Amino acid sequence: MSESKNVNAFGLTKKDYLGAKTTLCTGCGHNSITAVLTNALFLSQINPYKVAKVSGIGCSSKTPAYFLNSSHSFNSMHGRMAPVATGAKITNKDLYTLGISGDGDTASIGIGGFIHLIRRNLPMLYVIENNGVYGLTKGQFSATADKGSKIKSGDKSPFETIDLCSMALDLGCGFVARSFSGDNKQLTQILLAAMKHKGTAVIDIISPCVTYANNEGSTKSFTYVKEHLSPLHQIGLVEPSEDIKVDYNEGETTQVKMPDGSTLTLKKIKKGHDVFNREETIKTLIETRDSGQILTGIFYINENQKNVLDHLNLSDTPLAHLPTDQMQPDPKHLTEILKGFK
Ligand SMILES: Cc1ncc(C[n+]2csc(CCOP(=O)(O)OP(=O)(O)O)c2C)c(N)n1
Ligand code: SF4
Ligand SMILES: [Mg+2]
Repeated sequence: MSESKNVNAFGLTKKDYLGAKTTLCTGCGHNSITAVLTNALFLSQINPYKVAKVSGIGCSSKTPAYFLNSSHSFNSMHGRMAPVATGAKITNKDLYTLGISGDGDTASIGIGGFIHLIRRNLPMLYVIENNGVYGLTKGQFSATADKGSKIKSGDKSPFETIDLCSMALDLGCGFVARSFSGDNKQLTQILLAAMKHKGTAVIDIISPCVTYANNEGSTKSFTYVKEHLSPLHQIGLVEPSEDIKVDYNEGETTQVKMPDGSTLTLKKIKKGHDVFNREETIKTLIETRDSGQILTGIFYINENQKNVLDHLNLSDTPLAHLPTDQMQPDPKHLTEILKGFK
């Protein structure tokens, strides 16, 4: 942050990161996420004019309208956030790509896109606002509903849950985390760290739907989540120019060097969790899930992976800014290329 805490490197204030007034239900977890995300984008010194917000369809997918008024934004189709984000990033790699999706949007109709986006390691922040229901269409169970969880109508979910963090880990995602919309402090730190990751960063945020799934028996209600939270560590992020002020010398800590030179410090609360060990992390996630606890924190980090842009060997100038004559072969080369197909 520059001279004044209220103004960032672009001379912008927090107000410049706001969006339209929310139209979601009062008390919806998604509104809390919007507030934390807005603050984290400001603190991260991300230029709002260089952000591409992409979403699908759902209450969660409406939220990009409620922050970063000046950014590029595409509210796409249900389950299509991932392919649209892929196209946007490849076309203009200079834009910071921020995807907002729901559990319905990602874990059902959009599951194929989710899988392939992670497999390609598209540099972006993928936020899932997870309430276990299709909020926008009046609260049917989604595929992330826990088996046995109840919705307001009294129905119990009979099926196994899809754990998007376990799935992301299995696919080799290099930044996987979970938080809770009501944990402002932890969510801020996770978002700040995720915004520095150079590949796909997936954050599954449990976000209660107060209208359709905040009842007794729902495992995504505010009360249940608060009572069953099991944080892995305390998180601190130190910018490259700052002295390390975070008091993390005592006890077991892990330090992670982020690509921009900042240091992420994770002070362990749960003994033995190794943020670099994918297999053990998957095992821990399954064990915690089976015990009915909700593990939160940064589960896994790998900063040594190539991302899709490295593989594509793109020009320094983003494709969107190249003139037409540089985007297509000249007639002589085109003839040679075509000869090769004969
Ligand atoms: C192709 C298509 N199928 C179904 C729908 C209906 N639909 C709209 S939103 C939605 C689910 C939204 O759930 P989720 O992504 O979890 O978002 P939430 O509202 O819970 O935040 C569905 C099924 C649609 N709009 N388009
Ligand atoms: S229906 Fe549920 S998810 Fe949608 S805005 Fe209301 S509380 Fe939020
Ligand atoms: Mg949902």
